[in-house]
Amino acid sequence: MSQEFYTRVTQAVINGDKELVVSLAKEGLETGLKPLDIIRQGLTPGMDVVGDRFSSGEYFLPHLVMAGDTMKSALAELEPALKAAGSTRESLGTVVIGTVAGDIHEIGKSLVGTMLTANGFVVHDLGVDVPTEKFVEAVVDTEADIVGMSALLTTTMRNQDSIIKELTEAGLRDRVKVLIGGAPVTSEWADDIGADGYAEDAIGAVKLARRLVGVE
Ligand code: HCB
Repeated sequence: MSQEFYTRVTQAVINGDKELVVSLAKEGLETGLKPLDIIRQGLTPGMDVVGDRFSSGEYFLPHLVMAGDTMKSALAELEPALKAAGSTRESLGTVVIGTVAGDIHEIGKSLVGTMLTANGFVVHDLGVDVPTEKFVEAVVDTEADIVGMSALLTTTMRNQDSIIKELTEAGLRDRVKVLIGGAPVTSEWADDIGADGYAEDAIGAVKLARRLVGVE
């Protein structure tokens, strides 16, 4: 399928056209495209354009909302194929994942959760705007091997640091690995706060999670 197809998907996200994006997602799958390629080459670039136009003042909050809803509809269409494409059925470990306190961005976190599930992890998704103590409680309750924290705002990134500090205070840091991500997050930030790793996208998160549980 040509670049023109991905450009149409990108444009549908920018326009907030849910109906079109869902029918394009279906069309892409029917013609044999990989769901991840549709996400990476079609949907995500659309979100980046909307984000950039929002930063420059060209777009406003309703545009962000519409783009988010549009991407969610497309992901719902792609999810069964994403899960079916998972590489293993054995359980590799337990992951607790959520978006940190003060932050309601859910799409990236949910996509990472879906991909981890598809690749053999048992995932407990705590949702968005998750208080620090809830991450800690969930690590205890689920005996998690990995805690994944998403933060999309420069103002909420620091809550990833708070969670690590709370895990350390609760004596849990040695038994749980910390995997962080989100648009403003970097590997330098991961080093600064003592996380075990940073993943730029859902594929990176799966690779890193496998490494953290000693599979690779
Ligand atoms: Co939002 N927003 N937003 N937003 N938003 C961003 C994030 C900005 C960068 C846009 C911009 O200005 N360029 C910006 C943040 C600037 C900053 O802090 N540096 C921003 C802002 C400012 C805001 C508000 C403050 C706007 C306002 O109210 N004035 C507000 C904050 C609300 C809050 O959280 N308290 C806000 C609100 C919204 C919504 C709700 C309207 C909507 C989210 C809808 C939803 O999630 N249901 C939204 C959206 C859609 C965006 C953009 C356009 C897209 C985010 C997205 O879903 N990307 C975003 C711009 C952008 O990121 N390009 C913009 C697609 C997913 C797949 O990518 O990066 O989330 P991802 O996840 C990746 C990756 O990071 C990694 O893997 C994922 C999958 O590949 N990853 C992990 C993520 N989490 C991980 C965890 C791990 O453990 C490992 C890897």
